Amino acid sequence: MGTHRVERVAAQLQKEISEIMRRDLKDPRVSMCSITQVKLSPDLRNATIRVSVVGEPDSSSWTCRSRTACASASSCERCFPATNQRMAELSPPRPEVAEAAPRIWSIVASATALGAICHKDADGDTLGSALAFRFALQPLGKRVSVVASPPVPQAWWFLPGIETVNATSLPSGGPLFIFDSTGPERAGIHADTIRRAPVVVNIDHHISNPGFGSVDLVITEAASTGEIVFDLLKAWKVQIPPEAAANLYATILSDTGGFRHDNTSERALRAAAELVSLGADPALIARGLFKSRPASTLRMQGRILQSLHFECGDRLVWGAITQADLRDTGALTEQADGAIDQLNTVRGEEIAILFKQVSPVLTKVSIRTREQVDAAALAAEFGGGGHRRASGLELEVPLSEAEGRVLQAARRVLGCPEPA
Ligand SMILES: [Mn+2]
Repeated sequence: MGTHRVERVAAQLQKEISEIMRRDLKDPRVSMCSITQVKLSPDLRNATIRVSVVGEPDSSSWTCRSRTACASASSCERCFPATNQRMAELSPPRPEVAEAAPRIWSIVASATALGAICHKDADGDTLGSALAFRFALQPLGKRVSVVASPPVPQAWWFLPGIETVNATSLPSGGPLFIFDSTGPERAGIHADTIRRAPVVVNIDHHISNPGFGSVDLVITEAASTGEIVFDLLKAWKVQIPPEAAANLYATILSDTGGFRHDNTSERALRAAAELVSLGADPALIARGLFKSRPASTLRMQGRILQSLHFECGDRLVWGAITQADLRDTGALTEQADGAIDQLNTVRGEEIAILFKQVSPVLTKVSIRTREQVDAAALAAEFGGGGHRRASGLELEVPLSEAEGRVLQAARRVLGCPEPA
């Protein structure tokens, strides 16, 4: 059965059921209920229908009972009020987040329009955090504009709600939330807006975050910024729709490298499990994250792997991608982002470095480390930042000069000699 047919039938089903709800369910409370997703099995025999209900738990569960009755051909799964009941089963938020939550809520409560800003070279954590924030607050009547310095890498286009990124501009004078960003400059084209804004809420988990907001919620033990957002939503006791859960799950899956990095904590795994219970689909998100790479990405990674350098008994592994490589393979610079994780698979490696030639005078550098080496400290030598195990930096110099400088520092950290 073609996917187009499945999509067409799903769209038709959504239309029909919405119609029935409007026509046959006269209770005014039903107007608060909307169908957010219809997912059909390929053979069209089963449908999963997601419903978003805004209102008190009482009216919501009433609405859901009616919904189940009206959609005779389908099962009403994961009706939204269930999250209310499930809320009690969720583990409590971190005490630090619970403590900061009322102050941050007062900022949300006093505004109808808010800005949610992602860092430039947007990744799954910054986008997922901002989108989840939007999905959770929208039913409460808050307009949340999610913005990210373009381009938003295609790798993240599978996130629910991604089409709303940059669809609306930031509210002037409204409070700005910034996610997963070590400083205003990380916001790219929105950096000055943040510097001038009267109220900035800085939510992040980077060890190098100096605290630049009017309110700073920086929890370095969190596996992802999304994990902090999840805690915040729990502390606020707001309902977490499936779309928000999916985005938050994606932040944890991506920032732990698929539950492989050493930030994969008990808390992160529990949060991931709870997000699945709230409607995140792990297989679907894993497919978007790990099984949707364009062929050009593999061709480009082939180029990188072909010209890898192994130094110091494989303790230092590094490679580079040039503009010529990108042209030849048809890949974009952003597609090189995942390649560093390939370099970080060598036995005995302690530092992996990938150099990306962005232009003749701009080079981006990604660093991954193991053992004693602190990736954030290494990047900080060049004005960059990040985590103990993963960091990045930019140098406004040609590729060869960036290689020379950063490799020299890496060899020094490892106590390795300069190659002859
Ligand atoms: Mn992050």
